[in-house]
Amino acid sequence: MASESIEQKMDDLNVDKPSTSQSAEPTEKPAKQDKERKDQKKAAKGPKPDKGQNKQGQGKQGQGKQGQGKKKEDETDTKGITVTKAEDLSEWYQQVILKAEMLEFTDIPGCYIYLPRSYMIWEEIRDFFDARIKAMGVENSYFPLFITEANLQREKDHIEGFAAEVAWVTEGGKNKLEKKLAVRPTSETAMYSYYSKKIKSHRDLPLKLNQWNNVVRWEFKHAVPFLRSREFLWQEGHTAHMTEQEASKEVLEILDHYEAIYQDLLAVPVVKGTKTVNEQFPGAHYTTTVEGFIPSVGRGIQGATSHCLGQHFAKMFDITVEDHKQVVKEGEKRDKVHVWQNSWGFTTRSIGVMIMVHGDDKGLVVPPRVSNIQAVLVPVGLNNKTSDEDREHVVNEVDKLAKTLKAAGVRAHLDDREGYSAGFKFNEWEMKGIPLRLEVGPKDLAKESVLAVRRDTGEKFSISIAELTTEVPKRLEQIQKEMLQRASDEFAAHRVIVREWKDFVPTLNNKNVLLVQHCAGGECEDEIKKDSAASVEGQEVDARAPSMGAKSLCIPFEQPEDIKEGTKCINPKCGKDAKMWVMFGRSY
Ligand code: 86X
Repeated sequence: MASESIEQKMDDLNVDKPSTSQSAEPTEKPAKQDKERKDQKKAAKGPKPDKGQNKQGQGKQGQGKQGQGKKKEDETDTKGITVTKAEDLSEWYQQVILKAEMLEFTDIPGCYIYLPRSYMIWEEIRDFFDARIKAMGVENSYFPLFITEANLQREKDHIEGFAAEVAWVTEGGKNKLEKKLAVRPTSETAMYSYYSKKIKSHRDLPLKLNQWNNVVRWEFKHAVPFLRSREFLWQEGHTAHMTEQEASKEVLEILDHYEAIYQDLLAVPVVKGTKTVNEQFPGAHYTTTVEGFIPSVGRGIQGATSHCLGQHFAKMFDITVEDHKQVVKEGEKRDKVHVWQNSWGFTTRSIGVMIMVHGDDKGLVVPPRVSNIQAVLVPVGLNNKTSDEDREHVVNEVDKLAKTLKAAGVRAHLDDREGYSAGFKFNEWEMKGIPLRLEVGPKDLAKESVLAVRRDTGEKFSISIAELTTEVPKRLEQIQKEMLQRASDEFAAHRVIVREWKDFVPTLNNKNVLLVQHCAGGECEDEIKKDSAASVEGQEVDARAPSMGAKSLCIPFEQPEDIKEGTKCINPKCGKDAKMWVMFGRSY
């Protein structure tokens, strides 16, 4: 079971070439995979401008369609995203992340550089979540990157399915290690060995530790920047409690924070729910999840998970306390009880989901709350005929506006670079997804206003300079809200209630996830996955559409309606009574 679930996980992450990658064996030679990655990288890098030819050594992009011909930018420099999101999502994605300077490839397949533009988003997420968990009494800590084989094996029931993904260190300097060391794929075993030592009495509970760290899972399926990499950043929280109730309460509180990161920071809608037994972490008592959706491909994507581990690990790692509530006679010992544990994790994958959900044909669209620059000010209306004096005046005035905005708490940036046309700058900031552009020229200054342009909608409106410090924050909040609203509407429109099997695959093929009444059986789930993998007769599956089957994404907390007595499971081969609404879909 464990191995199957990792199989599924591995299968599901292919953004690029769903049909080919689906058939790729996990045993496939790394060399071939490496070559594939290199080819991908080359393909993605093709249109990247030649940095060497650029003043200031920055990759400058932009269509140059509005370029008024300050000729620092040359042909190679003025290429924007060369494919649309609709025509080739994979190519589009790679171009966007490279050209918007979010990420760079390295000489290690599946390992990427998170450049400042993406790392800043991670910092926003970290600060937001860190404050919330600290308020819950969680403390940060750091455990070693390496785990001994013996320790890792203590979890062997659960490790089995993951074993193929563990990276090992076998040498130190010139010497072979006596015992190889695993690079942590997750820290359960490292942390729970300590918990076993540390927790002696109910007074040591609850113990709530979190780590902000990196983990390595050496996958052989082709990697996708942010969404599935061999090394990634995350937080992993591990807590121990006296009672099940206390543990369960925390599981949901954490899930709410995860939902808030997605919805309130990244403007990405998610559905909260419980994983079915098939899809949960094998070591968990139950697993809760936030599930996202990538509209362009109609696939679900797991956003983060919060597990109640029950007493499973406590038994394996001998984490016990005395039952202090037990009444005993003098001299008699109280029973030992196992603690209740949770673990929860949120990863840099979320940044990829944000890019996929909000990006458009011009590039990235970053929600204001996580954008390092929220408003970019661009001096306009200056040309060869403009006197130095006038130019200086405009730039000085715009500089003042930028400072005023910063003082008001807006992350404003003045683009006063010389030698680049305004149009060129517009394109660059659009590519980078800056939420609001403020164009300021001599005419605007005369009218005591600026022209604002929204990145998400393209809407243009003027803002009077007197109202700048109130209007800009208001508009940023509006953008934030509307980005979430649009994405939520789209997700809702693609979360379709299906009551009969005959509609299952056709609805799936229309880029939807489905809400169906299901028996909650694991074998039935497997059957649905198999039977929804092929195309339906008469319904041509788009060449790019994945032929993979649908798996259960979650049992949404919010159930569409009560299940009427006698309702059968959606799977006609099953014949059992339906127990709950389950969200099914193709997924990453
Ligand atoms: C499961 C479970 C859990 C803490 C989380 O989901 C949140 C944060 N951990 C992680 N998991 C593994 O246990 C695992 C183990 C090995 Cl050895 C591996 F190579 C990969 C794994 N992937 C996931």
